[in-house]
This record gives sequence, C-alpha cells and structure tokens, in this order.
Amino acid sequence: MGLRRLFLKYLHEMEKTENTRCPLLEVRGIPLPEPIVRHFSRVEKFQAFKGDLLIATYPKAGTTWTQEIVDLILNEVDEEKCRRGPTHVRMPFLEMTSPDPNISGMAKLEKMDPPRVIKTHLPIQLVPQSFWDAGCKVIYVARNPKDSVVSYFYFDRMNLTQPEPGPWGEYLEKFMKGQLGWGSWYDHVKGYWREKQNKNILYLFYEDMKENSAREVIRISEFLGQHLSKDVVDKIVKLTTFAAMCDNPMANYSAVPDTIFDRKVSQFMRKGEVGDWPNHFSPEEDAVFEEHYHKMMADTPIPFRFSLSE
Ligand code: PPS
Repeated sequence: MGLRRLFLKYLHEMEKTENTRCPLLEVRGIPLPEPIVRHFSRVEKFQAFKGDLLIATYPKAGTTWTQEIVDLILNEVDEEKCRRGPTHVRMPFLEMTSPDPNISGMAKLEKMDPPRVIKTHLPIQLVPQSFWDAGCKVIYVARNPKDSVVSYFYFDRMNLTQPEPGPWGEYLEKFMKGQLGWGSWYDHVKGYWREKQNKNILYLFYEDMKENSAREVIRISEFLGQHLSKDVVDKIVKLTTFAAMCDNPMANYSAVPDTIFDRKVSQFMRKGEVGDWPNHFSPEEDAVFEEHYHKMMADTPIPFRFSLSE
C-alpha cells in the first residue's frame, strides 16, 4: 500500500478510535499505556535490519525535531519528498498501538522496506534485541528534566489517549517517582548514556540543538556517514526551526484528529524553548526537585543544562 493510502487508512481508523484515556500497566517494571503492554510480546519480536535507524527518547525530548532533521539528511534535503506523509507515517513509532493492533507502529513498519527510521520511547532495556544484533545506529536525544516534565504535562493534558495528568503538583511528583508513561526519566537518560560507548549510540541534547542547530545537524549527518556542504546544513536548519515545523503540516502533528489531540488545551508544537520550566515550578517545588535530581544523578553525572546561559 502506498504511503498516502496508508495515511488515509490510518486517519480513518484514528477517527473511529474511541478517545478514552488509557491506564498504565507495566512491562518489566516500566509503566506503559495499556494497549502497548497488551501487544508488547509482538514488539519484543520486532525484526530490525542492519541499516535501520532508531531515534530513541524519553517523551518530549525533541523526537519530532530530530526525525525531521534525519529525514531531510537521508533524502538529500528534498523538501517535497519529506512532505510525503506525516512524521508518524514516514518514521513509525515502534511500540505505539491502539486498542486495534492493526493500527500500530509495527503494522506500518512491517509494510516498509528497510532501511527504516524508527521512533521509540522505550528505555534501553526494552529495545528489541534485533536492533543490537543487527548493529543498528541509534540517535538518543535527551532534554533537561524540568523542561521535559512541563512539556509532558501539557501533552498529557491535550492527548486524550494518555492517562489523566491531574494537577501540576501531583504530576511533578509522579514524574520524580517514575510513574508516568515510559517510566523514570532518570533511568531512561542514564540507561542510554551508560551504553553509548558499547553500542552505536549518538547521544544528543535538546539544549545543544537549540543553542547551535547547525553544529548538531553536522553531528547527526556525520553519524549517518554523510558529509554535508554548508549550504545544505543551513537549509536543514532553516526547514527545522520551531517556526518552520509549526507551519509544516507534515511535521506538526496536525494530521492527528482533534478527538485525540485537544488543541483547545495545548498544541503539539507548544513552545519549543529551553528554560520554560520557571514559569511552572514554584521556588519550593524547584528546591525539592533539585535535591532529588542530584541524588538520582549522583551515580551517572550527565551534563544537563536548564538554561542556555549555563
Ligand atoms: S513526543 O510526543 O514525545 O514525540 O514529543 P517530542 O517531539 O519528543 O517533543 C515535543 C517537544 O519538542 C518541541 N519541538 C521543538 N523544539 C524546538 N525546535 C523544533 N523544531 C521543535 N519541534 C518540536 C515541541 O514544541 C515540544 O516541546 P514543548 O516544550 O512542549 O514546546
């Protein structure tokens, strides 16, 4: 089936999907939305092939941004080609499924010829073994936890398939306890950090991408074995700014119906900044968070930045 027909079928099925907020269940101690847990035995058996590229993140770390950069690099900055379908059709979300498993990232991936670009939020220990056996490259993007939790809060409020987030203060506590979907942010960022030398992992930071997008585009392209001219790098940077992606219907998730993304609550492309967190954390919450953060990260210090002036 062509990408366009696949997309139309997906839209039709999404519109039929009841917009119930899914509870979280666990896979090996990691909380995940119920439909994902129910079909996880299938995800574990996913067959990755050499050449497939995995883009892995904890939710809200800049996945979509990175996917757009990668798609442009791999398609010689052919703007039209990169508008052949929305992000989640061009680069499917490995573990994502709906109550109907025929509408899933796996179903889309199985119809695509390798090499494929695949999105996941799975912590490293849940990534299907075939990725490691095939020696696939992995791009991991990490974002500081304060901006991540703010972004996730807005997302959980607007995405009517995610568990009800409740009030901000309680949400922040759940984040710190690793009780949100895809589990502990701390374990997630540390898991990939520890393995980055042993496995083929390029570890990026959202803050670095904001600070100097051209530098990070070059890092990504070199990781993918491509040398880009300055003009090409500049073009990719221009096409993947927050403003450009907001205006790109194939990169801004506008294809997801309002019955699933309640855009009266928030946009998927919400703010796209480093350092929005002080608008949400009270000084007391920040003090508690800081103490907890330093305790949790003591065994694996990772140079996160909470503002671009650091
Ligand atoms: S998801 O649902 O987990 O895949 O979301 P993800 O794409 O990882 O993260 C969404 C946040 O990334 C911001 N974003 C960007 N920031 C800067 N530049 C560009 N081009 C860009 N594209 C997406 C998006 O706005 C979300 O962050 P917040 O802070 O909520 O705005």
